[in-house]
Amino acid sequence: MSWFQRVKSGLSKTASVIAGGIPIAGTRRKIDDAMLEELEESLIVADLGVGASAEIIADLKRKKFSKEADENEIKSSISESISHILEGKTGKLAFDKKPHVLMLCGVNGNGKTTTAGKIAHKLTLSGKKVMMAACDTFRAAAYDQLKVWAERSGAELVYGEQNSDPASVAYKALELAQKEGYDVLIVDTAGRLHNKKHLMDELAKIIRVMQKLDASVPHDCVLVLDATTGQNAISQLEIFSETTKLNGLIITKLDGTARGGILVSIAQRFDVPIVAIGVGEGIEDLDDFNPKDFANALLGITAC
Ligand SMILES: Nc1nc2c(ncn2[C@@H]2O[C@H](COP(=O)(O)OP(=O)(O)OP(=O)(O)O)[C@@H](O)[C@H]2O)c(=O)[nH]1
Ligand SMILES: [Mg+2]
Repeated sequence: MSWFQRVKSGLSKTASVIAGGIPIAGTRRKIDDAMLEELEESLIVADLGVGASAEIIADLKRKKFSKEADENEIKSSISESISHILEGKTGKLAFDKKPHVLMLCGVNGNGKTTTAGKIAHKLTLSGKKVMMAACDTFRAAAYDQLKVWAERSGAELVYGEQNSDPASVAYKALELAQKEGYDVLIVDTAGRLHNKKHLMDELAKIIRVMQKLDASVPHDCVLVLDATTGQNAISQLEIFSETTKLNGLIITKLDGTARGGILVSIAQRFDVPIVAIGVGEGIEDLDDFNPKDFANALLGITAC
């Protein structure tokens, strides 16, 4: 299955929620206020958020279809509006420093460790020498989980004793990565600590300590968000961006959710670029974020 097909099949539940707001069965229909209202509700239910939904509806109104439109015309129009919102909110991780330090943060269960493994796999496949640092020293199973991903992806793993200082693990890893000529260091952090302040302080300390070795790190600090949490992802993004300089977002679990529109809501409200999306638990289920493909997948349109 191609990447687009995987994204499309992952988003099929969200697509059917949106399609439910386009009540046309085969024939053409006038785009009237009742229909626009129904569509706007469906967009909100699919978690596109009030702002993005209003923009999409305004675009449809402006387009003034020649009296009546069919389902495909409406879907293409919505897809264009969504692409428009998403464009300019996409980015790509460059991995152009050596060692290039990528730090993954986010609340527990969002998919940081899985994403670290998927990224490591892509990088080792492309011939890069990759190290991962297990900076979640708080949760006993965290190390075992990252170890499995390190083995699968062929990456080196640096870890510490349980409850040891995560910043010291990051320091040790970066020192070794520099000494042994690694191309990339992926820092996997904890998602749950005693409270929000502890978590933010810990991230800041990891960064501060690594900067003693290289003032330019982390080259990328990426927040991992879980699409199934819907609007909750927005408040997580607000909280993390208050204390951490984020330069990318990865949205996971876009497979099987009816709330895939959250990505559009995020793009409409924030300027942090989306650098990848996750559509499954497998090692290949992460790739670049393509606005046009994503918009088409959300509408269940097969890309040409
Ligand atoms: N369906 C689906 N599941 C995913 C995806 N990404 C991660 N998961 C699953 O989500 C669960 C949590 O993922 P983890 O990678 O452990 O999340 P984490 O952010 O590291 O969690 P903590 O270490 O507890 O903070 C696991 O069961 C993963 O397999 C995805 O894109 N799609
Ligand atoms: Mg984890």
